[in-house]
Amino acid sequence: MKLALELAKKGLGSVEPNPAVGCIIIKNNKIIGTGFHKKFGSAHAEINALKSCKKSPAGATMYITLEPCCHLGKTPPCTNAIIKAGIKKVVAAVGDPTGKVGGKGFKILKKAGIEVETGICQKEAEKLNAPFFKFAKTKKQWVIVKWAQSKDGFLARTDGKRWLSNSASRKDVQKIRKKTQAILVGINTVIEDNPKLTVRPDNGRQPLRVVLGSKSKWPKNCYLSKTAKKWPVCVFNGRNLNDVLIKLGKKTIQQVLVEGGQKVITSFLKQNLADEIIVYTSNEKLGSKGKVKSSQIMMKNYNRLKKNYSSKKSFGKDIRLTGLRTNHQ
Ligand code: AOF
Ligand code: ZN
Repeated sequence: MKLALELAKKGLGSVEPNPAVGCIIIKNNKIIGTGFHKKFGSAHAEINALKSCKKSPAGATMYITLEPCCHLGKTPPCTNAIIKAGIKKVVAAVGDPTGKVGGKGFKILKKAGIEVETGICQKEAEKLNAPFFKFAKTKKQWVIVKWAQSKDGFLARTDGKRWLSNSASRKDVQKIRKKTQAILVGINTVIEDNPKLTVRPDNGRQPLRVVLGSKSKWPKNCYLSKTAKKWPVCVFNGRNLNDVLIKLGKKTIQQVLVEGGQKVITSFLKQNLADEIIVYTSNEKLGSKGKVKSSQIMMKNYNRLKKNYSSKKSFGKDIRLTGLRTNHQ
């Protein structure tokens, strides 16, 4: 199952809002097939594993990180394929929490005489697809709050240079954008940074761009208006954040990346709406070249993150800390 989880991870960043799933097929104590869900809309892990089998999978045991689906979605039900292949036993890490599967996959397999075992590495499997599980269970999305700051806590600079973090850090942000279905900023970010809020290079699946505040304040010819026809921008004016998230949830937006600036990030933190916090800190002290400091609650969260992070990674001289909000309480 651990191997299946490792395989599943390869799909992160390409499968969302589907879960990342991995599958291993074992016969006579040997791995005869492996597979994972590679891309949203493409074949599921089980199908890829069955296709990869070097020997007939009849009589084999299938290890899978999620309950096999039994519905006709973008792809046919995996349960059919498993039964047809003559799999003898299915070991699943965790049940599929969505209404369309939710235990029915296991039932169908059992009815067909397949032995089913669940709960193996369940915690790891739930952690791997935390946004998928949260959204299926609560209809509330996974909120990632991300910011970049200088060593002395500034969020912007006055010296005319555009960036705080280096290009490797900014490339990493693209990876985070890739797995989200929406990127959210406040109006001040549109005015001051003229952001694109896109995944680059364009892989044909852009997150919805969400701006809080009035469109009348957008600078003329800003990137957002120039590209709004091609990639939509959703504008929320005068709503509370919870309302915004509910509205986005209705569009099946499962993960939202909040990219700032100070006011918006502070509101998300104050209202306890963040699930995950990601902070990039550069090695540079800006001093008098600094503009807009991280707010008190941002600094508080950053200081907690320093002591209790789930991952720490260097990008050149920048450091990225990632942590779950629940870790901090
Ligand atoms: C599986 N194996 O590898 C994945 C599953 O539209 P579809 O056909 O791609 O179905 C997507 C749903 O299937 C998704 O919401 C989740 O419930 C399940 N994902 N199931 O058996 C897989 N990725
Ligand atoms: Zn499936």
